[in-house]
Amino acid sequence: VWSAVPQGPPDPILGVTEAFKADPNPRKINLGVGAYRDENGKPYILPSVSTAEASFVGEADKEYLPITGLASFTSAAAKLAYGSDSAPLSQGAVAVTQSISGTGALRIGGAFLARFYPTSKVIYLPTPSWGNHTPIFRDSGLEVKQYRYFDKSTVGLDWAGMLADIRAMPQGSIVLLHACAHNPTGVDPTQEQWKELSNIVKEGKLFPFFDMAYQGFASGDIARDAFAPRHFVSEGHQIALCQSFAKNMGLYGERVGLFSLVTSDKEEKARVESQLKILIRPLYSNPPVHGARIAGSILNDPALYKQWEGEVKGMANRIISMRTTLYDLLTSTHKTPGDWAHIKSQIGMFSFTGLTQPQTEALASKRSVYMTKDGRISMAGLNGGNVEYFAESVDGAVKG
Ligand code: PLP
Ligand code: TYF
Repeated sequence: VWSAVPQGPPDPILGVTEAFKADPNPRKINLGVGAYRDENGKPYILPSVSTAEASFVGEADKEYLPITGLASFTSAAAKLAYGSDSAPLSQGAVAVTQSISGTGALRIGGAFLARFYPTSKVIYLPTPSWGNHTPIFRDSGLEVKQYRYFDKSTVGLDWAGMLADIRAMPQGSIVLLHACAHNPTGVDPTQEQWKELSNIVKEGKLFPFFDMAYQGFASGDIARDAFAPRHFVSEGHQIALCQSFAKNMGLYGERVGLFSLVTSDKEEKARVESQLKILIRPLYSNPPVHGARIAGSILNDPALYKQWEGEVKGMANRIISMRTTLYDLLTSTHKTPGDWAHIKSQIGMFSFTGLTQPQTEALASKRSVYMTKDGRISMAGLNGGNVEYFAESVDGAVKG
């Protein structure tokens, strides 16, 4: 029956982990997937997560959640993103639903816009963007196009190109914005640039669709990292917002996320939520409960919340210290040709090193150092025990 089914390519990011696992070299390093590792290179279970989980394990039932999820979690998660002083939140004008992490939020959002957004079926993504964005939106029924974002020559933001492309979008188009800690480049607009973007998006009557997968990971400060969506909302934009708790709570496999839409008022919100339910029911009926309970417990308990904020800061700071260490090793110790300032200036979990595809291939085959072939490294995979080996390997690859 399936003789005509062609072999498909593996996921370009998750495929790196497969190659890493198959490598017997004890010094091997996996900088492919964006998953936080502690200073010993081990997955990190946040102590706030363990405490939250212990408070209900064995006691909470396993009943179905409502279609839109656990209300105590969804309302707290929306507050985390929009801010407790958000006008549309206090007016009851934000439609929310729990989602299968950030990916599920993007998919619900894409499908909702494909079904109901009146003006356009085209979504513009930055070049480059997270590799899964294109298939998610295409499979949601939207047409995917690009806007300029990254400037290879400066290893920074192509601000002029970005502005020109957004200004040229047909009125009413959908524009995807990474709220903070852009994946894969680690390059974000400044707050001043976000303000200008808000104006331009308004002038073009564009629909701003935010993907916030790394709240807290950019600056270590939860509120500061939400600046862009909060600013857009305060300027009157009715945004869509996707949240993931994979990174900032380390709940990767629990699949905890939120999708929300700012609407005009309570009545509109009720209509929108009714359609979100109709969309979700035939997809997966209702979301998983365990991770939402963990996240909800943390967000709703002031002491646990404070503890969690400190743990997020700890993860962000360890990544920042690895940026400094790597920069110093490349520039002072090895005098590796090139300007490596971007290692320090880039934000969040990733660094776009500027290494070429042949260099990344040589690093994998000769040194067992694995990264995506666009030269992106997950900074969280570096630690005191492997950063010297990594710097020496990069130096070797660059000097050829
Ligand atoms: N959006 C971006 C930009 C990402 O990097 C990721 C991956 O972590 C996601 C969304 C969604 O991830 P998840 O579905 O694990 O929450
Ligand atoms: O970019 C990353 O590494 C993370 C993790 O299909 C990820 O966003 C990567 C690929 C994928 C799902 C998650």
